Amino acid sequence: MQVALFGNPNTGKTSLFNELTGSYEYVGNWTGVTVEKKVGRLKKNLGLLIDLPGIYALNPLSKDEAVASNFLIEEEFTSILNIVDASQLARNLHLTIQLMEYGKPVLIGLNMIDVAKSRGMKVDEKSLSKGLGVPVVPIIARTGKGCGEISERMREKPVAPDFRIDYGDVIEEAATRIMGILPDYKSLNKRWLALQFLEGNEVIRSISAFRPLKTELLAYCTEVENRLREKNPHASLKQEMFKKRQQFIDRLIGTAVEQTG
Ligand code: GDP
Ligand code: K
Ligand code: MG
Repeated sequence: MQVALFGNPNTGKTSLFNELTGSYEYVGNWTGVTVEKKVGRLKKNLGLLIDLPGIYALNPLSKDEAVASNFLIEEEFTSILNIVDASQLARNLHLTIQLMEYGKPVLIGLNMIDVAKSRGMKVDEKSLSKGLGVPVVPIIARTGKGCGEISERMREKPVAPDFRIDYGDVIEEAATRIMGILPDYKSLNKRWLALQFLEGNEVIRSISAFRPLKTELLAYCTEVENRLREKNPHASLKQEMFKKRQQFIDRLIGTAVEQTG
């Protein structure tokens, strides 16, 4: 089993990595510590854990995001462990959604539950799990609390999420069309490829197998964007997709998080 560890910067990835592998990688309260991916051996001979740089999205605006996107299209692995900061759910779940669209099994480590609690937030992991369709395990990576359960859940047969956000008529039609045009590539999920292409992920747009189609597809993306602008002159594909994710996240947080005090 090879598990890829994804999460936003400074969410406790390295802390969790150390807990699950018994390593002593440097933990620091700043971003950008993990620049290249690191590999460790999971306890109890479960397999390998690959720690990737912290990112907010897959669309590569930075070197770290390009590392993550390249990993997703080039490397072999079994499942994704996504660490999510419970006190910053609204921001963190954008990456989660893109990882779930990828189509491989996802397990969520809901970290920083102590921080969320101290800010008066009650996060119901069962609602989160139900809304996303993947297991969610509350943890405190700094102390190791809940990390044993992460190991337990990793022993279960991983199940790929059946997850889909409705991006609205214009984008859905475009995604379907691009899925029909793109050739198979390393058995990657076509909808994920199409959505990333639409959103402007340069790593995906530059896949060499897509090169003969790139000009046509880019022209098509412009056409789709123009269609979005008929309703809103300032719309862009990237913004529109962000907005749809945000709406989904807001609804989910509405059911899963209770703010007290
Ligand atoms: P990374 O940047 O995602 O690799 O995160 P790190 O593991 O380096 O952790 C960032 C900071 O958050 C460090 O100061 C950790 O000690 C702290 N941290 C990690 N997990 C938790 C947690 O569950 N609760 C609290 N309060 N702090 C944590
Ligand atoms: K850090
Ligand atoms: Mg780190």
